[in-house]
Amino acid sequence: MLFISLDSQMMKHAWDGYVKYAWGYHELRPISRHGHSSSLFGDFSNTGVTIVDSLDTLYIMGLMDEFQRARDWIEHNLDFKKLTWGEVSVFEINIRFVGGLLSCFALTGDRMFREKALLIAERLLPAFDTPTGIPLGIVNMENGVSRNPSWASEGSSILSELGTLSLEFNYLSDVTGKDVFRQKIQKLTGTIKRLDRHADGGLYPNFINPWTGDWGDRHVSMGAFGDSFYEYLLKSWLLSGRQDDEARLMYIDAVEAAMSKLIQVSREGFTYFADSNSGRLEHKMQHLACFSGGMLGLGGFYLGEPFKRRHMAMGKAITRTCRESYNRSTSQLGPETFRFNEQLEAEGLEPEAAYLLRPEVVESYFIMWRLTHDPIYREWGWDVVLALERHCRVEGAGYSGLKNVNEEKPVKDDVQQSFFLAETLKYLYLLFSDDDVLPLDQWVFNTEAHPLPVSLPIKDISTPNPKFVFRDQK
Ligand code: DMJ
Repeated sequence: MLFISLDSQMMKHAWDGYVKYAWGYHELRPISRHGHSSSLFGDFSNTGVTIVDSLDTLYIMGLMDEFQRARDWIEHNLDFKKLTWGEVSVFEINIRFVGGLLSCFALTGDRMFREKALLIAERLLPAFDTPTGIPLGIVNMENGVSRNPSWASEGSSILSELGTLSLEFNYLSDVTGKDVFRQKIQKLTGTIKRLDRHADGGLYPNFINPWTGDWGDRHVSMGAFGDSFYEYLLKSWLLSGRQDDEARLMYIDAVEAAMSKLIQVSREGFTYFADSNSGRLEHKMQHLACFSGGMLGLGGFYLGEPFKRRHMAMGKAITRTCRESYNRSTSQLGPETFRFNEQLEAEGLEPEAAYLLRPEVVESYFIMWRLTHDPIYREWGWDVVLALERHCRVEGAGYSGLKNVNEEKPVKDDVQQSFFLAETLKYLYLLFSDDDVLPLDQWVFNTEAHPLPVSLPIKDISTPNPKFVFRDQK
């Protein structure tokens, strides 16, 4: 009980700071006490990213006054007459807005959320107008003009971005009857399946030319630019009630290649996913890649043998390594990137030592806890709660990221990322909740931790929790 109440108090503290100083803006600057904006979510800073990203967390934690206020803002402000978006990241708008709104629709049955999700998702569709069906990364929500960022390997699309649309788009088609979203995913999946991966030993490089389907730079990673591509293959299968066999086979194929070519064991016995650059291994792992502990566990659990034992063991080992990256830092919070070499074991030095309030490590604790009930995951999660309170909490105004986790008193970066409320605090809350709060056999978390309901009843589903039944969706 103590755990649960502290987690929701943390959410209230984070939320109250945003409401007081940054309402309607993208995110909160908790030290300077005003709004923070990022070009990922529109040229203008009034699209309320934190409101949309926080909604389902507020609801799940029972913070109903806060939820109602957020819901009303969405109803009255989140439209294209009132807000000017300009250019946005297709990936970010999908995982935070479309995913967040659909999750609220699934949890509450309130059709307003479905209408808003549809309105926004339709504005993303022009990005898919390429011969391959591979979407461009940036779309102008006002006029549909789309492009890729100039820095991405000769105008390539990014694997993690193009591979992180299927959960939201397929579910949106299910609940609206509009098949266009599913069709976009089918064309895109067909293209991905046909790509030749021989040169990379079955690995998926992170950059693809959307006009020709040719690979760009030969960079492979379980972290930035790769990460949620693997996650969505597994979760597409799970969300379909384990009916989508194409997704299951693609997941096994992709993750087995990554495990056989990228998994390394350090001097002191820590297991990690290295990056690969043109065939050369780079012995580092990003905080972003730490979701893979939970992913491997979840995949192993549901795939069964011959994968179960090996994937579960690997999931546990990766989660332990990510915990070590927290344990070895002075602040007990983990760095953006940690390395393995003669001097370093799961440690990150500047300029890679920031902590941005990211969720991936507690995400893996939550999933591994649900799958194993090993109390170590709750102990490790509690250590994170204490470290957040000690170093990231800003009195009167939310939480901040840190510039260097290796300092006794780390300097704050003055940003409360919206994913802290969407993911980090939600996963901590669920880590200390009973198993029947959003059971893993009934809900699939999108990559921004927005839960979507498994679409088909399956034989071995556990008893539904009346608090989180989804209703009236058609
Ligand atoms: C979130 O937006 C999502 O988890 C995404 O998949 C990766 N990056 C951030 C959190 O670190």
